[in-house]
Amino acid sequence: DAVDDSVRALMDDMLDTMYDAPGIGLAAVQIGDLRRVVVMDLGDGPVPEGAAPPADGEEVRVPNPRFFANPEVLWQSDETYCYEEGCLSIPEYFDEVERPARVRVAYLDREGQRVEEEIEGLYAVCFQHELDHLNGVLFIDHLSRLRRDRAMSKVKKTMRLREDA
Ligand code: GNR
Ligand code: NI
Repeated sequence: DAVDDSVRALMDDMLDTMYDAPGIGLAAVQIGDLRRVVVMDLGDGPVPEGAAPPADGEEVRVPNPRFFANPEVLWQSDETYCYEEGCLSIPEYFDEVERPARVRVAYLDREGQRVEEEIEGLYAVCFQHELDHLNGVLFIDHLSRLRRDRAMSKVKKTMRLREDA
């Protein structure tokens, strides 16, 4: 219900873990904390003042960390959007997931301010993916039985290979 220093410390720890992975989002449960906290960085933050212009062909990724406590979906569009998702908790498996294209969301930011906004695109995909984690749902739970079973076999194989290494 509130963002205190302990929640902010968790957010900072999660951000480190996410950048280290690397990933574009992380839910607290993925590092074993059951509080309803999410961090995300989809890039394209404000360009720092005095930054050098990018060289030709060079990719600029300006960090844009975002913090969410108690995220909720207030409304979702009937229109859907398909995106090839991956998850740090499901190594080396990617598949197309269909979700509402736009969602109206609410959360507390890093300062504990309540924010309400309508979002779309990758931001909406990631928000829904992370909120699912808080509710014990993984992206493979949105797939058909056949594809979920295929995902699980692949993940088990990856885990076996990692144990052998
Ligand atoms: O790093 C991640 N990439 C990603 C790509 C498509 C849809 C969702 C994600 S989130 C994922 C990190 C993760 O597992 N967060 O829970
Ligand atoms: Ni995930």
